Amino acid sequence: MKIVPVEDFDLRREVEYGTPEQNAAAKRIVQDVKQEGDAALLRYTEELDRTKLTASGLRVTEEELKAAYTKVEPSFVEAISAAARNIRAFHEREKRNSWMDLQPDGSILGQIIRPLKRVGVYVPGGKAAYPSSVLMNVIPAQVAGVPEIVMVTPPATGGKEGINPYILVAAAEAGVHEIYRVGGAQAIAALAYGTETIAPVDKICGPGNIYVALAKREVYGAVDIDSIAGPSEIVVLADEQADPEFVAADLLSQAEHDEMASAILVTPSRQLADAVAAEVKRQLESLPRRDIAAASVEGYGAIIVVESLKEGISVVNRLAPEHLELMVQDPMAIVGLIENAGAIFLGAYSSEPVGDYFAGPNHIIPTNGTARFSSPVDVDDFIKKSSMIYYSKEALLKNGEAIMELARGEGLEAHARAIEVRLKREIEGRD
Ligand code: HSO
Ligand code: ZN
Repeated sequence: MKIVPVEDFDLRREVEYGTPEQNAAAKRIVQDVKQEGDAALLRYTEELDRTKLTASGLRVTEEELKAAYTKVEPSFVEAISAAARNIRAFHEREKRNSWMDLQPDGSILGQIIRPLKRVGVYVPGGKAAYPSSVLMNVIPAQVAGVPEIVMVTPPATGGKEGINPYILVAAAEAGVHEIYRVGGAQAIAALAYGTETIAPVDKICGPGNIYVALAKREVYGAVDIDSIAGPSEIVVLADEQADPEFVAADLLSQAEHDEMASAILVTPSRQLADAVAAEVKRQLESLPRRDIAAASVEGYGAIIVVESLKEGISVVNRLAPEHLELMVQDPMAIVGLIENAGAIFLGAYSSEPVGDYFAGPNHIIPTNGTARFSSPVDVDDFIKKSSMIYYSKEALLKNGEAIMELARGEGLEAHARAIEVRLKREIEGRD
């Protein structure tokens, strides 16, 4: 792992918008599914996912869900249901209530909170097919009260067996039973516009490949989408007493996600920096995904040696990492100084995978420096609000002149008169 000077380092990268060919392909697929429905959906599934289906075979049956349980270890089922309980309990704390304020003049102002009606969760195949991410998308939507949650996933992620059974078990444990075996841009279009078999949704979330990302951008506006995630990142801020074996293990846990993932150590201790560099090298050797992890460490990893912990904190705030581990003597003493970080892990035993899988907070967290202005996925992502305004006659009489003033100031006479007719009627004594 290279030791780099502070000023040379930034986590932010150019966001990938795909090649013109990829853009054109995603657009065409979306248009075709929008116009032709199931016919195009089935055609693209055969062409791109090499799976020949009929419309009636799109939906995963209850028998298949049951069969998936026989293909995974009982200990996996136990672990994922324990994780689901923790995630649900954490997200319950995020719920907000509708509210109303009754004013002395009898007017009432408020916000009505409602869940979205129907949400679509995309679950990718390939190296990022994570059952844990199924929970992280589905549970906040359920806690928000979304009555219909539907999942789509490519048809042959589990090889000849069909869909990856771990994904199906995660869905069933979370309580999702409407699942379709479609992926790619065609699945996004089906969710956005609906087909004969798949009813359209209000919001699409979940990660996917470049075609999925481009298709999501294409349908945005017709439906809501989640933010499009960049490669995962971790920054470990550690002092001289941190254990180099722990630090290296945590850096590698992020690096193994993706060749583009970024694992960074920030420390005032040159000794720790050297020890972690040696440990990373040693631990890499025995990792099953060492090719991915090594490419990530080579390409995007760094060790930054700073003058002091204080300087380390300001580097962290500038980087605004997705995950931050504070492996320092007294993490509670500095946590309040961290202004920009998606998730903060405190102390030697709060390794990132604790949060990735189990503790309860969401693991879908802003990347690429966007923790400066955005937050992890939560219940708020699955609600909408309606403002509520009730003005009593007294309230209008009291404030009508000011409203007319503002309307006339904008040259909008009809606005002013909508108020004036009411005030006049009052003055003329008619009711
Ligand atoms: N660290 C990933 C989440 C994840 N880790 C899923 C394991 N599975 C991005 O936050
Ligand atoms: Zn992870």
